[in-house]
Amino acid sequence: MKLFYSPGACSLAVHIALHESGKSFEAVRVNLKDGEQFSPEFLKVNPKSKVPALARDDGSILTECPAILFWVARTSPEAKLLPDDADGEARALEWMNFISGSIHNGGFTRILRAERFVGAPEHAPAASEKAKADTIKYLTIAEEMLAGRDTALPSGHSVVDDYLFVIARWVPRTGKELSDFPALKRLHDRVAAREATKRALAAEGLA
Ligand SMILES: N[C@@H](CCC(=O)N[C@@H](CS)C(=O)NCC(=O)O)C(=O)O
Repeated sequence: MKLFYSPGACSLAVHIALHESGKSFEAVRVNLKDGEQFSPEFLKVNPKSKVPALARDDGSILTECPAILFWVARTSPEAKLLPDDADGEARALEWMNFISGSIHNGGFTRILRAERFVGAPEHAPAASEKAKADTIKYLTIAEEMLAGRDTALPSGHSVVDDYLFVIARWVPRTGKELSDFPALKRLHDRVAAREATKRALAAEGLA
């Protein structure tokens, strides 16, 4: 199995979850800064030009963070990376959809890649500033959803926490500090202390 990743990108969540699961895999770096995601070779892996992508042992490729995290958790039940009752599973999907759709793509992506969302390049700086305000709003909602816990789900650690850990690392891009979101910071510090997280960070050169 091969994980296509970029250091510190959302693919880090999958990288951590794969280590948590105990599955064997190879991590393949994609150089986003140099535009490798648009190369003909990578387009064959993921026509969406995004990491993460997971090339599985049967030859099929799975994309989209929430889907990959869900698959990793469900195919490694012994690692207990997701609750197995319907309500717990629904809450996990609720979190992951909010992280992917709003916090990440509706927030941080608009901050970092504002030029993709405007008609004229000169509008990009203002669009990026507006995106910072929106992202802070989404992070405030996430902080409220945590309700003081250091886990996304009341049942305990899950792949959702690996996803939130990556988001927590990005908070300074909004102009805020992680300490402005105390529950998210505690979640970050707890996930950072896990062996799987240390291994993924080291493999990505981020330790
Ligand atoms: N909806 C996708 C988004 C993935 C995504 O935006 N990945 C970023 C890195 S965090 C990426 O590959 N960006 C490259 C680009 O947009 O050119 C998911 O949830 O997996």
